[in-house]
Amino acid sequence: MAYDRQFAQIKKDLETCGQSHLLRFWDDLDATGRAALTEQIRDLDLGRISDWVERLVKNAPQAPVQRLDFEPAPAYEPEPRDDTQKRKYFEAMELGKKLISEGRVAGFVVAGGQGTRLGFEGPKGCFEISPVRNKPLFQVFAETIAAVSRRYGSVCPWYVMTSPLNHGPTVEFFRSRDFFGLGRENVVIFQQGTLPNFDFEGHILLDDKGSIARSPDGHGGSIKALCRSGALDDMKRRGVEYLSYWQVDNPLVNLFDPLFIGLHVLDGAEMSSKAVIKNDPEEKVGNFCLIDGKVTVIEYSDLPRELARKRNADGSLVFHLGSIAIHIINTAFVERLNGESCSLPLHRAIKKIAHVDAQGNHVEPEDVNGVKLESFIFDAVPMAKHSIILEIVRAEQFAPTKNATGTDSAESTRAMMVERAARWLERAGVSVPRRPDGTPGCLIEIAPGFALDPQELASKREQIPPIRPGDRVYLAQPIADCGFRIVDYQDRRVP
Ligand code: UD2
Repeated sequence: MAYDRQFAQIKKDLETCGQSHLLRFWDDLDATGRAALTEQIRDLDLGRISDWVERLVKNAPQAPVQRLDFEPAPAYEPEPRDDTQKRKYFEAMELGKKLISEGRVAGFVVAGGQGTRLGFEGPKGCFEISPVRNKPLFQVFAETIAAVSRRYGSVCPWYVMTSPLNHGPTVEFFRSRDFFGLGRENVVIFQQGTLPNFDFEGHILLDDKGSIARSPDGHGGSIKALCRSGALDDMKRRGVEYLSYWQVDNPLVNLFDPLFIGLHVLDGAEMSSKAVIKNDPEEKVGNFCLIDGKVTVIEYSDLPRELARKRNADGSLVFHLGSIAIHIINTAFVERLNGESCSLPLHRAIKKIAHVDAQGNHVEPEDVNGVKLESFIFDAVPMAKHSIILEIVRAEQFAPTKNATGTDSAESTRAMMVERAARWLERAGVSVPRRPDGTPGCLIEIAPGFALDPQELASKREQIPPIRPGDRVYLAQPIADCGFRIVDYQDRRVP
């Protein structure tokens, strides 16, 4: 009886928002199927559906960026400009080191995406990227975290956000490698939420008779997921106050950058970002702008072309700072956004969406047939009371693997990893063979456990063998010296 009342209520709620077709196959479902569908419908934010349909599904927003009266955002440069700034960078560096050593900073990677463009089956973090040992992205990060923890004598916990698309395989990957020796308790893997998929008329699609077609709610979903999953409570228990946020596709990322953390804290910021100078006006990165005095990121696809191409008198781009999705986020800010029920805006993406039609037939569309909605983490930046930007040198910290070939591909990422290693070695006085075009004539990989930066590499100068053309060089700390159980997990998989 109670169940009938519940069903009647759900039916009524669905009718109110024009989605009663979701119960079209109710009579075909058994008790388990009905319960599962009921649960999924309850999970939908029914109160908001009609608004989304009108604003984002049936009608594409005319111009995502409504106003044009914004300016480029200011940033700290990679090197201090004068003596005053030199002192500030030094103070920031010391503060950052102290915060890391006190365990107040945690790593946070968003890894819930599908990696469709790369054409890799499975979680993108499992993609083998390192140039000599073919270490997967997750392993590169794990070894970096181990090396940072060793350097600062603290435990740096690592939070990994997955989605229903890849949660199981991600957990299995970490488990089968014994969490890379970081300790199961120090790697927290949790799932982001989902949002329903719509057809162009605004009907939520079913991907089976008793199952709603849904997609991950975007990396912006991390704000809610951190709270809902209990990750935020875990951070509180550990005394973590700052999240070092990065994307799963960038193996060059400087995971725990004391300068960035220190500048963020000294300036009293709630969420801060790293930036690179854009390669070209329409490079596929967000643009840092100042709107009503607030740092705001406008995605490349939303920045009007004339603004993207606008140049200063010296020829440089006016909007020259690109967002590379590396942030410091205060846990208190995440808590505040959740407490105030702040929702990040939703963005629409037109996609091919597999579904069942009104007759119950499975359809794999050949052309786009609907809309997926997602939120972006960088939309939280203007919600911060204060936010800083640190410009970094691209070649040192940003080499994303997004595409199967060409720009931002595995090939370009590996080339940048080798080039950075060669530069660090040359700076340490090691001669690196180079081809006539200047690229390294050998493959080099520096394990994070061997050196996290050029200074550490230089301190190990005498351990580095001569490098000859065509060599494959892998510099790693002998496992016994490491203080951690594992440096290179490649050959030591847990059964
Ligand atoms: C992102 C930024 C772009 C620039 C670039 C740098 C957006 C919209 N654009 O572009 O401005 O900073 O990165 O590389 O973000 N992810 C999830 N859950 C999701 C969707 C994505 O965890 O629901 C993760 C995904 O696993 C990856 C990251 O977010 O680690 C970025 O996703 P992407 O590859 O789709 O972003 P992209 O290349 O469009």
